[in-house]
Amino acid sequence: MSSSSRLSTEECSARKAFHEEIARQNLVPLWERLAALVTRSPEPAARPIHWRYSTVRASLLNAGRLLTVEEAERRVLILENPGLPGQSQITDSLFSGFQLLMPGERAHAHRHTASALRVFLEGSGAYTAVNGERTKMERGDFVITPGWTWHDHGNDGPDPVIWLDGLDVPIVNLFKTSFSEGSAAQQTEGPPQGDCEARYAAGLLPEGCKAESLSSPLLNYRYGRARESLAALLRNGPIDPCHGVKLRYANPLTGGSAMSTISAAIQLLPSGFRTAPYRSTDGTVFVVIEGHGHSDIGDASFDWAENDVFVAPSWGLGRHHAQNEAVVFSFSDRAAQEKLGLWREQRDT
Ligand code: 1HN
Repeated sequence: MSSSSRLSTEECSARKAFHEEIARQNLVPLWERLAALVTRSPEPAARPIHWRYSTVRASLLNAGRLLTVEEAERRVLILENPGLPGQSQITDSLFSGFQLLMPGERAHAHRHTASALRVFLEGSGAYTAVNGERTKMERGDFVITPGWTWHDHGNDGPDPVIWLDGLDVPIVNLFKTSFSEGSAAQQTEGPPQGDCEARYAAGLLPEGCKAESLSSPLLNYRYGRARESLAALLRNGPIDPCHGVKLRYANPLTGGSAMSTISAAIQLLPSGFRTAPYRSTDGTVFVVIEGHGHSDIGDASFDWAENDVFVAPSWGLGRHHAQNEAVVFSFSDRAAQEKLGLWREQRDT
């Protein structure tokens, strides 16, 4: 800047001519772009933001009155971060939305290269089928649909069912690797309901089994089991100052994340607990399963309650205060970042 202010008129016009000449060759000077390209620390476009379940739920039920699931294909309200308008993204790398199925409705089978997770929130009698295997979804269950697996959903219960979807669509689209295909119906053939839980959910593995894909063979991580572990670890300690009691969802064959791009975790914050400041490079979506409390994320503050969703963008400093005993599910692109050697965290800043 200071050098250009000392330029003579001739030098200025020579530089201007140079810019015009290289622009015609699709060339741009790095020295004008470097600071924006290589920031000193993450500069996410996503902003800290909070959705209250009670208001989203009312809109979702309105969508249920206004259009059928056949019309919608998936009746989902996208949680669009206001820092990323028009981009169908909740963070700089992830999609999320609330999905509704009315009693008796079916969402037809399809598959895509994007991986998906569901956190089941409300209703009974709902199932997801993944490559033909059905799993019944109950409140707080974490259900995975790994990339390129066929999946369909249904509600056989008497009430509307609602869950939260999380997908790595923005990552798949960054790499231009999106493929998808649909079929008209439900999947009818596959292992019996609950088969993968019998094989992989009990700390046992079928003799001779090997990890054959990048995703967990366990499709449903039950809330009941996770909740029991959280309660025992609260009694046994120690409690992490930044996270309370926090457990991550693991592929039982590898110990790695349940899916290759998305990590998920569940944490318990004891009643009255205030977490120490923490930040990490993975923009994170939090879903409140139990309790209510308050979070400060960057310069934003949220009062949250059951089923609310809030976002901590990459490197946003977060602190949480549980007003009663709270259980919070979270997911992020940490699994992808770790594989690429990019993930960082900072505790107690
Ligand atoms: C999808 O396939 C589902 O299968 C939900 O339930 C949300 C958002 C973007 C792209 C595909 C589903 C989705 C999605």
